[in-house]
Amino acid sequence: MTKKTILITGAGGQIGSVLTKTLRDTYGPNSVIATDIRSTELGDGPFELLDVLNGNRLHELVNRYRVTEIYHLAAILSARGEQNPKIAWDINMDSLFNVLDAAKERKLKVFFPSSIAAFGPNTPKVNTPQETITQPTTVYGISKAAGENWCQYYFLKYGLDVRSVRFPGIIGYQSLPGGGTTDYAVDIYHKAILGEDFSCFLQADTRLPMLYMDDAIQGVLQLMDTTSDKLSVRTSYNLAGVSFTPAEISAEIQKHHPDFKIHYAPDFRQAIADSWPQSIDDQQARHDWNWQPQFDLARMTTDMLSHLAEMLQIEKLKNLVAQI
Ligand code: VAH
Repeated sequence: MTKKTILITGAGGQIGSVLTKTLRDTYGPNSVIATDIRSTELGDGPFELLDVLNGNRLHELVNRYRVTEIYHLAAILSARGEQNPKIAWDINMDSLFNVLDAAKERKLKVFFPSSIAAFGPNTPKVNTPQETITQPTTVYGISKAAGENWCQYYFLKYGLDVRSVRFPGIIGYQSLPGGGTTDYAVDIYHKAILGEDFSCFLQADTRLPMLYMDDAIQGVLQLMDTTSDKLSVRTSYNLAGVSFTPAEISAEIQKHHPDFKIHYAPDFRQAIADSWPQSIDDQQARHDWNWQPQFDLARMTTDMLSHLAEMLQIEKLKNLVAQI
């Protein structure tokens, strides 16, 4: 049986860094080749510099390490993408073609993260169906909707085993997000732990689908481990975790930190959030590969705050020791 060797692009990112650690814990450090455009400390295991726009470099790494699977996490997210639309489109699409073509040549298995950003203002907002209107109004969303369809094309035309999920906003203590519209839901916990007020760039009643990192990572491993014949969706599976508003998450935080305060200063990201669904129907993923998220808002908040408090203590201890 061929040894599983996974190459991860964007391994230094919010999801990529946690996925790298989890896959290494699962399959062994040397089974996961972490790559990113800049050097990143990701613990034991091979790391290689890779600009995902450099197809030749990707082919070289796939050959050198005899890669059997590619997890393509590198992308420009929604808010940052709107600052440079053409650059975001080129990076998100050209990198995907590099991955799909490298995988097609060697019959590799591929994971492609799509997003609820693939939906737009015309999509039914509540309990958004698996099959529905995808007319996104952000470059990031357009690239994800296009990416899903290219994944299905490579599956239908070349038999490429490429699998995908539409991630909601991902929340975790292990890494910081960057350039997203849902990033407020991570930053808010950091501010609470530091005893600082939080200025939210979305309105209090902006309901968005979110997912705890532990559920997201477990879902990816489950999807990739499912036998191909069980998968009825080759664009991208809807995933749902928990939907909430900034008012609701701050009320949950105040159960632990009664003095925590939130202020609202909506910016350009409000229009992005308003174009997205409020809740997602993920029945197809539950049916096909037994998707079952475990974290609701209360459990997520308890877990986030306890881990962040622990990390803060360790940081304080490190600073104390450094002064000795
Ligand atoms: C973003 N975190 O905010 C990403 C995500 C659903 C949102 O795709 O752009």
